[in-house]
Amino acid sequence: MLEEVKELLLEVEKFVPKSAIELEGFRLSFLGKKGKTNELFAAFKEVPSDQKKDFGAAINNLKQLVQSKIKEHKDSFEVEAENSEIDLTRPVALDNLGSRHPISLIRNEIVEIFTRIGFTISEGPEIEDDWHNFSALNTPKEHPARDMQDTFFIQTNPDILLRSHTSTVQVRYMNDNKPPIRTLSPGRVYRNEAISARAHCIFHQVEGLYIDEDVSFADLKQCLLYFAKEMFGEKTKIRLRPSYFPFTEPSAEVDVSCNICNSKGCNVCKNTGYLEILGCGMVDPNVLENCGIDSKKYSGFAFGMGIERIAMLKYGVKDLRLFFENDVRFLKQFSAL
Ligand code: 2NM
Repeated sequence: MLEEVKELLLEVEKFVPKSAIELEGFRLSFLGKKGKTNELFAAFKEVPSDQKKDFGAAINNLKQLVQSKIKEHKDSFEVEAENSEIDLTRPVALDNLGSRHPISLIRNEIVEIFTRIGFTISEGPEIEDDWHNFSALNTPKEHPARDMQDTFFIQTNPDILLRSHTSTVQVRYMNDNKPPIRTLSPGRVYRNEAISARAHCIFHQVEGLYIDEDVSFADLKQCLLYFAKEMFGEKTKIRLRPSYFPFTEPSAEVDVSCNICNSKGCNVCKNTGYLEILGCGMVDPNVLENCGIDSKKYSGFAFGMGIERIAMLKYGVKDLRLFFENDVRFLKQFSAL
């Protein structure tokens, strides 16, 4: 019995707690209700009377040693806890914030430019139906212009598709709102294209729509000139070339003067002095009527651009795939805001 107490004494002497929790475990195992000291005191009854004195002294010795050990270490843990306490109200450090995606940066810039002249933002679903993506936009079934873009359809229901342009949002907007309308629809669109340096099956668009009484092609030109100057610099010129879209008549493609070579011709503009940035036109009266707008009273213009294309021109990015790969070595070159 006495040997057992001596072993425990040695154990206590050697004990060095690593944490407050470990120390509490130590306290319970010796001084707790079912702890070792209580066990020894219970065994004390059975000890022959001539050994009681030595045994009693040994248990008391053990108990005192345990208590002083606890006292010694408890203080050190309390001090440590005070020093290492985490202040959850402290403001976070602002380093390593990451950066905004270049597509978001350009989208935000485009949105800001148009909201300054009274456009509001509208959004809609990416999974659409035939009506909003095609039929309402003067592109009925069997219309050859449906082949201009390869659309992703749902196999079991060809009426449901992934929108191939954000004009779908503007169809919805015209249905829900009366003119005057000035709305801008940024968003993700889908086309079944082979992925290359210049094309991807997912990309981002901004489409604009302006409808009121007496809106003319001159209004469209001034609006786009304003945009080009804000986006590419005060000296920027624009050039319109006739084009075709089923939802606009007349339609045009818009180029901006190449500010890399001052329109003198370089490898970026392929010696033309101009870079194509968007498509536009006067909204076809059929589209207005399909969306519940009186085409005798109202006219309007619309335009659409690819955000990736604008970003490539502004940042000099040569391969569109970089925008989708999320390689941090590429992404961290853009600003945080
Ligand atoms: C383009 C080019 C020309 C366009 C048309 C419409 C709507 F809904 F009003 F009919 N929204 N966007 C449009 C017109 C888009 O993108 C190259």
